[in-house]
Amino acid sequence: KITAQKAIEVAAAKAEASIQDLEKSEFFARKTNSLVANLSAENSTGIIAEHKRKSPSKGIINDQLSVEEVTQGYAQAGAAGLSVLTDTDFFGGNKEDLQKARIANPSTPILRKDFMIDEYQVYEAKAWGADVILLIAACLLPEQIKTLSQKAHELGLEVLLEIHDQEELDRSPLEYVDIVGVNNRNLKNFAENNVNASLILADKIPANVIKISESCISEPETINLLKSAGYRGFLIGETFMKDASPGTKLGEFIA
Ligand code: IGP
Repeated sequence: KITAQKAIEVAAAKAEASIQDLEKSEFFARKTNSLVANLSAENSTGIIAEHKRKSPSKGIINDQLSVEEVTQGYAQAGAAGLSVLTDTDFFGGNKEDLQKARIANPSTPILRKDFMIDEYQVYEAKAWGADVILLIAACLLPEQIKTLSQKAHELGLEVLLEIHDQEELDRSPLEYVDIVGVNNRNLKNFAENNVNASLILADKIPANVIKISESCISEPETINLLKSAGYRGFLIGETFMKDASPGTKLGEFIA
């Protein structure tokens, strides 16, 4: 029996590309770029620069510049990697942003920044030109972290696992991921603006894991502080995006 709800679900399913369609897409067969390799390089700036038009806490940050301008500016200024939001509801991003960033920056690692809960989104990430996916421990069970990571690796993508606190660190299967990121901004303290979470967790993350610090980085000096705590990557969005020239701003963060 076909109910209205069922009809809506069927129509929605048809509107989405099938996994087979995604596998046929232009970017699917490409060889991906390694963020791990870039972060591990001796002379790496470690900066992962984010394209972010708006955020739930700040509203519009910058909607004046094209994705190409922003991401190429970042890459030319020395970004080790790029992060492109594809979430529309909260961050005003979309798949075209990722595709455009990919075309404009063929050899720079790009993170698909979104809320990933399903394998289908991992296929999308590959098909849209990403090199790295984000998994947020707060949204996922350990088993999902494992299976989504395995799927990402099967498709040649790297995995950044985001944690906020000790509890999330303790229950995460770190052996399946490539990079661990401590998000300094958690959902409970949007107002807080420091990197304490990273400093607290630095020694708790096993030394063999590549660790990065995410969010709330607004001063070049903070990078040195985080480096001394063992962080090799620094994910920065707002501080760069709110400048009229995000790439120029990034330049101020390179020693
Ligand atoms: C960048 P900031 O404070 O520099 O703009 O933060 C990035 O860390 C932040 O956008 C982010 C995010 C996320 C966004 C971290 N984790 C998960 C969406 C979903």
